[in-house]
Amino acid sequence: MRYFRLYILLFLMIPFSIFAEDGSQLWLRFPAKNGISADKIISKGNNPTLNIAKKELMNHWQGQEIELRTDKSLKNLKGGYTIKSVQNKLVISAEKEIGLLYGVYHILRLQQTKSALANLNITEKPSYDVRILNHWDNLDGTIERGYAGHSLWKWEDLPNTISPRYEEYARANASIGINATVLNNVNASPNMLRKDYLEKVKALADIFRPYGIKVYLSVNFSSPKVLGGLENSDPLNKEVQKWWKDKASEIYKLIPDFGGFLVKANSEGQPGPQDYGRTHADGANMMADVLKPYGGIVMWRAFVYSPSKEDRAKQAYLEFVPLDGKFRDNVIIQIKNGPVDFQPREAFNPLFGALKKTSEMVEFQITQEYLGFSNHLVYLAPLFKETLDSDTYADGKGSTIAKITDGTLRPAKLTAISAVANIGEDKNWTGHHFAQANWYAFGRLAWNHNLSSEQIADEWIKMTFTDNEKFINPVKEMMLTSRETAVDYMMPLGLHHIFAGGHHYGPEPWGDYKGGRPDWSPVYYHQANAKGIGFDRTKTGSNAVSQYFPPLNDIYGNIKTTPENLILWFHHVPWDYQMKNGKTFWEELSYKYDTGVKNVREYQKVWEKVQPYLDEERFQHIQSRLKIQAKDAVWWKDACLLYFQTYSKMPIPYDIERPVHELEDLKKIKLNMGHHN
Ligand code: BDP
Repeated sequence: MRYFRLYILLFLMIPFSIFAEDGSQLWLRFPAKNGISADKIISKGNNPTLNIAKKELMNHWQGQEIELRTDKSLKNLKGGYTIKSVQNKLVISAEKEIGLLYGVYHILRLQQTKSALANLNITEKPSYDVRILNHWDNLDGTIERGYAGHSLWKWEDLPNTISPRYEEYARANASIGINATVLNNVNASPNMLRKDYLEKVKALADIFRPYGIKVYLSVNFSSPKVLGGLENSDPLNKEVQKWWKDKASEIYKLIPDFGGFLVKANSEGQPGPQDYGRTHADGANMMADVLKPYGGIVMWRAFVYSPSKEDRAKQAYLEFVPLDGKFRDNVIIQIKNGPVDFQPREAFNPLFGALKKTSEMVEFQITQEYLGFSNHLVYLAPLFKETLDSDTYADGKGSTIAKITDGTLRPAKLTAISAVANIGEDKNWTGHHFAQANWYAFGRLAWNHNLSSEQIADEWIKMTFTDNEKFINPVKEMMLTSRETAVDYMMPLGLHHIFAGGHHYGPEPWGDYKGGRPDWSPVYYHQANAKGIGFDRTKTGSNAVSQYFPPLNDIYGNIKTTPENLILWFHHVPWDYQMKNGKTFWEELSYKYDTGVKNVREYQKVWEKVQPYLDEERFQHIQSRLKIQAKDAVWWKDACLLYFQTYSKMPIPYDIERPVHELEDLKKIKLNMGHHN
């Protein structure tokens, strides 16, 4: 009887398991179990990575015979590969097995997107050596700024119990070329380096290794004192140096290919070398020295600022430029794309290019801390591209951030690119199904920063949903415009950091944390008053423009030549200032908010029209989130326009929908999502 029930139950579950679309498969939807037989794969050797490559082919490759060939002469491809059609077979060649695995994912992608498979002659070389995700996961299972559930890493169960998701995670990353991961929060617990935790880390590293993924850790600068019981953590203290040296040796015994450390020091209350009167270089070099014998690196973050009279946007540059040339060659400075903090739009960080003798890498944020969490559909490739394509003029015209960081302009010893992950234990990994596209896009751009946002969206849609044009075209258009739409309904025209304090979800332009930190107050950033609005960063203001190379310092320093999408980033703009299209600044601001709202309303229509082309489960999930996004967009528009109107005293243009909220009601909204800043 019991068995009978079980069978009924299993029977009932079959249709669900076939049709249930929880998004857990990500973009990896290759035809199941229909691949070529083992005798159609020619390869030599027996290596775990090669075995994965073969397994993927046997499970999913429906094309011709394949040869997988390692070839030492391909070292210059830096982990890349070639794919060539040779008579009746496809030959994938790479220096090492990991390149072969990447090549296999490449042809599976071509198959999945129904791209041409004849006469292939492909050579792929990654833009960056280290393509790394930063997880802000805490040891208690929570994730700082995570919106897809708890941490994937089950620290309590490790190393004995291994979740199947560890390997799925590694496979997903390998499929897009990500080859490194920082497991824990930059606000790091010293316990991460405890022996028992290192054994857990080793278990993860062992699972990730065949997929070509190296493990790195965020470390707390005070670890020697807190964990080792030393008197202090002064980087010039011999005992402290010895403590790190012993720690490194302990780590590498467990994990011989350990990647290195990520460090947030002297920032937002974290300890650092300055606590002992030392510099960032002293701190970074001490760690670099102990990692050097093992080939490890230090990613030292430039995200530093403290409450001071100095414009927050200037502080990282002021601290780091004087240290240029003082860092060891296995130190790389990890720089957020903008000089403030992962805002919907920022001017690029002027540190890029300014460090001439030091390796630099970009840090992006995939998790949508400042972009509506996992409720808003915001495709981030255009934001990533905007940064990478920004011309710093550091070595003359054409000195884009991509070229500064990938080593083409200045042969850099280390090249890397990083992003804060949006991955959690939600079934669909990222909370919003479309947020998977941002993980995907980061990986693809880290591999090849020349890909366009459109190409990546096109691939991702075909792999994740369908190749039906009726779905692809409108959905792609929605994705491609979604970042600008979010900027429009949140912070158009260079506005920044007017989020509600703490959780950063909704608007709080009135936020003025008197007695708290002014540089965490929205009013610090928008500076609205009876005259106008915006942060004066020109010579008459904080002079942050002077941190940019010519001609950008002049371009940004002049209101007439500043791109209008950054006008409030650099200027305090009179309400009646005439914009290029003839409208007053106030009118333009109003229309921007309105456009943002209208676009989201349009996305709702787009989505309902494509319903016939996808499964019900994902359709509804996304539909419900678009409703939240539409409501939030109206909330943003009303809050910002009603509040700024108290200064502009000008009418909201009459062809714009009237606010549906009262400002005083909006001020009372307190979301219970607490956080420090
Ligand atoms: C801020 C986040 C904070 C992070 C910090 C960082 O609000 O949670 O710790 O960035 O990057 O944007 O260190």
